[in-house]
Amino acid sequence: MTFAAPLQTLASAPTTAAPASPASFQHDVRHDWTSAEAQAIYHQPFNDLLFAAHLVHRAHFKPNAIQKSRLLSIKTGGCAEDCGYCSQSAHHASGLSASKLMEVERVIEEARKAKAAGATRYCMGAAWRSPKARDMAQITAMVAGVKALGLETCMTLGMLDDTQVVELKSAGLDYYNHNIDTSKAHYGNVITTRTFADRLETLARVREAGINVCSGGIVGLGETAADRVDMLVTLANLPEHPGSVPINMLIAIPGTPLENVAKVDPIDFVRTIATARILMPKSYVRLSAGRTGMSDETQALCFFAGANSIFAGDTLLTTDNPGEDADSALFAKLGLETMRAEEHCDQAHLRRSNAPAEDENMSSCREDVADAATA
Ligand code: SAM
Ligand code: DTB
Ligand code: SF4
Repeated sequence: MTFAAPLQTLASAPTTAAPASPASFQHDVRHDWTSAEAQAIYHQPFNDLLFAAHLVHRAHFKPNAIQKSRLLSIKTGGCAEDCGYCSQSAHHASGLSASKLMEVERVIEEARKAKAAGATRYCMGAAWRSPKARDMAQITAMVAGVKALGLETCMTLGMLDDTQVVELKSAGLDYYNHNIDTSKAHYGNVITTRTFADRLETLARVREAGINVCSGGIVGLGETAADRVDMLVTLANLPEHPGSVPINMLIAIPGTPLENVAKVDPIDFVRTIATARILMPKSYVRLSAGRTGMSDETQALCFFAGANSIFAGDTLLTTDNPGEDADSALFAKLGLETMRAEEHCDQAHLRRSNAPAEDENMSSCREDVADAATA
């Protein structure tokens, strides 16, 4: 077999192109994708798209290792924002009751259980437009406490200001999740209380503070395929690709404006995952909300297309997730393994373009993991 074609030839004109060498994918992180190029990638014949995405995936990641994150809602419901998909918005009658910010000790106890169940990253979510200054001491104590267990920390708290990103970074926050959700064009049809530009501003603050960005979106908000692709192009053309890209399938919540929106064909969902993998080759692509409604076959196709991270456990924030038993059975059937924390550190390191074989960040990441393992 000859391996000759560059990735872009393969990704956009695969029916005629020869397969590309994995070696030629090593430094193909681009930030100048055009909408037309990405649309061509998304719409090519399904087999060609899967083949191209899988080659990119194999060039950068262990193909059968999946990173597991756990989620905890540290402050549920009563949110001032009007996101049309969300059970937690005070604008919608979802029937969810609001609760206060959780105590730090309870959060750490939950994180300890998550670690015992195999999670390597703990993601704490709050139903806020943005955190208040008075909440920050409690929030940073949660970050420090969870990190001390040897877990990577992630938070999703809404919009952040310049002071808050520095406070979170100093507390040891590894990732901040802030989704752009959909395309710039479709955004105003789903959310009116903040803008697409507001989201990008928070992402810039997080990135500039040196916190890894986790940003993705939702499929099934009544968007077109073009919107889906434009959302991915926006993410891929950020100054740095997000370290994690969660792709959620809408969980239609009764009482929200999107409760009766048309369901998305699973094949189109898989196309979205594959396109994300090709556009952002070194990012973790997370098969996020909506797995309870997916067949094993759909999830298997997502993993083949380049998804290499999931949320594990029985619940997401306010909705159900498949749970450990179902995921263990799926992993056994597919021969998948849970990625270990130190592998995860190494791969995060390799994501950085032109990173030398070993550097200070990677060593300290490994030391954090080793310290926690012996604690
Ligand atoms: N309030 C913060 C914010 O909006 O950034 C953090 C929590 S919010 C629930 C995190 C993300 O979960 C949203 O940006 C959205 O992408 C996703 N999400 C929320 N409800 C969802 C649903 N019903 N189905 C799929 N994804 C959902
Ligand atoms: C993300 O993209 N998906 C997660 C996480 N980031 C915070 C949240 C999914 C929420 C699904 C609906 C719910 O459980 O309320
Ligand atoms: Fe609030 Fe976040 Fe839900 Fe929007 S997605 S309503 S900001 S909790």
